[in-house]
Amino acid sequence: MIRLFFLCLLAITFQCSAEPKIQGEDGYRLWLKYDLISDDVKRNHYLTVLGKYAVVGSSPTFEVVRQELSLASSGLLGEGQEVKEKEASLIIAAGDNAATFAKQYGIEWPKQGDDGYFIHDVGSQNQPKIFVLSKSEKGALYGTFRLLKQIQTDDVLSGINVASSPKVQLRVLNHWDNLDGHVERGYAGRSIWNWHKLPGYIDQRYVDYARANASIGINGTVLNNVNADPLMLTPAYLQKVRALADLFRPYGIQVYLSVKFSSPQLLGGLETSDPLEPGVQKWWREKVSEIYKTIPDFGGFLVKANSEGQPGPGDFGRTHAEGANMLAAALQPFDGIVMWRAFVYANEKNEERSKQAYSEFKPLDGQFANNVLVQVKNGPIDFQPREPFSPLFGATPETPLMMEFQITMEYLGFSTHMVYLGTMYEEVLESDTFAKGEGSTVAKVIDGQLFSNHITGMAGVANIGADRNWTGNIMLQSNWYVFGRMAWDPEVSAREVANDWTKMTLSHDPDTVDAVTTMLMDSHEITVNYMTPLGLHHIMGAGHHFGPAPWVDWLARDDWNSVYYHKAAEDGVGFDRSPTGVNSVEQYFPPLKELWAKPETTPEKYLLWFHHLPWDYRVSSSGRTLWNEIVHRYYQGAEDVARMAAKWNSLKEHIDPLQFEQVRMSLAIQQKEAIWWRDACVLYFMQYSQQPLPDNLEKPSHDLEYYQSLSFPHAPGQG
Ligand code: BDP
Repeated sequence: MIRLFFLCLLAITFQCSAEPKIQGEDGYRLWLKYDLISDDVKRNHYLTVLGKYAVVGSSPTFEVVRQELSLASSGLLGEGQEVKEKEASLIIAAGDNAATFAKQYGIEWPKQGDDGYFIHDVGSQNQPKIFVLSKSEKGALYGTFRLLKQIQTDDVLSGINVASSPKVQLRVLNHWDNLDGHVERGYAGRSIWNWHKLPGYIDQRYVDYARANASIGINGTVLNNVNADPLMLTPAYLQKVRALADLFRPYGIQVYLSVKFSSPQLLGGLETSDPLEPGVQKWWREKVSEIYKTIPDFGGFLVKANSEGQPGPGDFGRTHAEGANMLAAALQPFDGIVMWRAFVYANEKNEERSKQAYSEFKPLDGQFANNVLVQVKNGPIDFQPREPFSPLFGATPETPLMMEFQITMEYLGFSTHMVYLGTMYEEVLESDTFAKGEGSTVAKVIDGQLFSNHITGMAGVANIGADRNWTGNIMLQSNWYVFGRMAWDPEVSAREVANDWTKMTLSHDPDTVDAVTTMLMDSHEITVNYMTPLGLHHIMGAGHHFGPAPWVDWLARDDWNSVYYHKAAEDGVGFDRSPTGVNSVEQYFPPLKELWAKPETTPEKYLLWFHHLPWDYRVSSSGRTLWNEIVHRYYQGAEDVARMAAKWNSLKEHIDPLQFEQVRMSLAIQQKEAIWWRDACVLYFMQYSQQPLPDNLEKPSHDLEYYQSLSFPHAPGQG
């Protein structure tokens, strides 16, 4: 008996030790790793600066600066300490102190906004003396992170001369987190907010979340889902929100809440939530003043109204402006703001979905209160892998528009597809609206340059969850990172950001950095090719939005079905949004409305978005027929994923083993799923094109029925 017991024990022990366990970077530290710099020359160079620093002033924000410098210097250099100003080679100062230093050292400080910073070396080649100066403490914090980036990305410090100011005022994450911990469209585990344990228990994650955001300039967070639970506004939850607000304050981050428009009825027991009713206005005024008593620097509200079943002013015969202004009036005495979403479409309206937001909001231009921003999704439909920019950008000179990007991967393969969104954001921001002639880019609408807006903002639907690596896939951390960088500067280059992120997160080996940057830069176009090439859109699985399903035709509303969007038939494929069809091109400024009205002058990436074309239409860039071009793109996309996976595998020696393995596995899944998208879509469209696949192509391994039979009842993130 005893022998048997020992044999079992031995077997168990053996089994455990035989299990492969890869040690390494688990991704928790994001891009703030601060690993020891092994190169002596480099380390000594940085030591001449970061070895002796002085933070001039004491406040909660300066405490954060001190902590970060201590963490970074001990990590990167193995040493470093705060010293007296006179002995310091790095001095961080804000406000009057900063101005005094500037005067004393003859530093010519470029004109900039309060939260900008100026990093300047007044020392010599061998002994730099660097100042990080700002008007505000927040600016000094941003400047500190910027200086640390210089070290993390192997740039020299001596001679540094960097001035930067945020071009957009509100740089905000939108968490679609429910109070029960489920994250709508979240693919990185449960919500990071542990509402049950708040306000008493402060998870270290909240601190690291704040550090990460501050490091890229994010200064606001909407804690809860736009499909809002009114409970959020109850005193018990406000105490929980307060705990987070108190923690985030020193990091320069304000909290905001999503609110349900019918809260006066649901929480207050009122008979109506009509925004013009004095009783309703009073209810909101009192609620808002209760919030500000609890959280004096509360940011304001985000509202999804009269959209996908959410209540709104329309329920009472009132406009979006009347609804938004009522909330704005309650927030105004406290400097709070309203972010009112333009994501509206209704089945009852006799108008095509892509046109509805413009039709509803354009006539309201000029009617919104001063502290309202209208928050517009980047495309006219809904965060598709690719969309043209929303025609609202540029169309409302009197109304500040806030960009809403999706960072989470709802329509892009969840967390196993590696898709860097920097290029997608860049494509949208660089788009010319022509609102005030050539050069009226979306970026200039958003940062207020075009119409001199008094208030500007950019929002990103967060991809953050309680997974150890935060985003479900280390590579997707790059999307949180690039969102912050582009919110700070909508004109920054996606490539530059990808490069920085790669160095800070994955490797310092120059060839590896180049290879990964190239993968990131190519990844979105590749994904568009194997999912929705040439302007196809909204052909994913119903409900969960996972995988291909161009056959969906059974949902209650026309414009929820895939067949509504691709309109594949024997005569061709694509949605005619030109003047011969629903004419959504009319919502764009000239020359776009004329250019996009004709297939020959429509960019190929939007071809089937704006046009229904015969299968034998000649695609000008390649000379292929439309059918052959669609097939070509699906195959090219899938092949390119295989190429990316092979490239990644070749980098094994230069990447941390755990990071390497996790990404390798995800890419292998992506490769399989790209083939799945390709085969399912090609077989589906083939029924209508009635043309074969070119001979040289690998045939799908199943028939269409097989793909149509697949179901994913427990796909994550469902709404
Ligand atoms: C859709 C999502 C849904 C969101 C909605 C929104 O599928 O979960 O609630 O957007 O933005 O794309 O309100």
